[in-house]
Amino acid sequence: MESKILFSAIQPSGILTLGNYIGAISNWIKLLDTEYNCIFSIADLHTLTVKQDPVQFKQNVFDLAATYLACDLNPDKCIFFLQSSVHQHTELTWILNTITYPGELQRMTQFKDKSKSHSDNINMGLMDYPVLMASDILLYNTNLVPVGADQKQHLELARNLAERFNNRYTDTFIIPEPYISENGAKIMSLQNPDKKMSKSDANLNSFISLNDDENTIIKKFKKAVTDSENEVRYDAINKAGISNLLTIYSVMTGKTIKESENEFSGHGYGVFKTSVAEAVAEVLIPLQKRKTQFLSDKGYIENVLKNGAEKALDKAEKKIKQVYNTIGILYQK
Ligand code: ATP
Ligand code: LTN
Repeated sequence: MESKILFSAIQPSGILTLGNYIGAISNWIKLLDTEYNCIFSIADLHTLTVKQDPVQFKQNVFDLAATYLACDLNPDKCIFFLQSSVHQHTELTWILNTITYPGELQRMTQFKDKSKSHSDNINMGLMDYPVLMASDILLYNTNLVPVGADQKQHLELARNLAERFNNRYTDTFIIPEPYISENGAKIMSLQNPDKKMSKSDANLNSFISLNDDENTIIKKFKKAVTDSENEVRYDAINKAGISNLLTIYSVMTGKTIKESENEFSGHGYGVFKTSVAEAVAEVLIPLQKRKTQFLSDKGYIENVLKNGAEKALDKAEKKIKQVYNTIGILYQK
């Protein structure tokens, strides 16, 4: 029996936040030693949908690769590679574009949000972003895609395009399943718990960066917006701030929400916030040390990416060949 494939990616659009870590990477780590063959990509072509400074962009790619390595997504256990190194991603995007309707892209929440936040640069790539993402996924016969809740709509499109293609031609693509963890799929801003924690938020106190030192982490959690009660209890609607902190604490310590609530029953918010900060620092500080070590050897990172790309290319080439044959393109490579 063929083994199952897991695929996911993150954009190198800046230093990752705790939201990226909890919503995406912590699940990747959990799924690494399961029955899935894991493929993780650095979605650099997606990042270009927003203006990038070329020098900073390259640095962000190294940083993200070092983050993957520091999280022990090591190349012996999974394939990891740079999206732009495998040209079949953009080739398949073109093919899928021919079965995608503009309306379904214009409806995407992320397209609408980013069109507002980058109103000076509403480009075709921003709109086509989900089709490139569908190509990333479908190119590898992916069964499972672990992502945060904000990517659910994009995944739905990938499933629809796979079905549409299969119906128009013949069964070619596997319909991928999302893996969106119940706990931590949407970590909220520390300053506005009704908004997603995002690395592009102008308010630096609203997110924990994976590069924040211990003092900064403590300071940011101390400033986190909560409510006027003093009871550590999960209630995402009426106590969004505290519930967000409970989620973070629970994921970082491996305790359930109930266990975490019990641990802080009778304690004030001050004690609770300090404990959340310490739990986060306990994971992030060692991770930063490992990341710095990897970053000191860029040659090693380049080598890992090159080897990963070779493995990915091999799989991608087989798939694009199958797609071209199905469509009736005279494939001459
Ligand atoms: P940007 O702010 O540049 O748009 P982002 O911070 O939303 O980026 P992405 O690179 O788009 O991050 O997302 C990488 C992964 O992290 C995705 O699986 C996404 O769902 C997940 N993710 C992002 N933010 C959060 C969050 N606040 N909570 C949980 N998961 C998140
Ligand atoms: N769009 C995703 C990143 C991404 C992705 C993918 C995730 C690009 N290609 C394929 C899963 C599968 C985001 O998180 N912003």
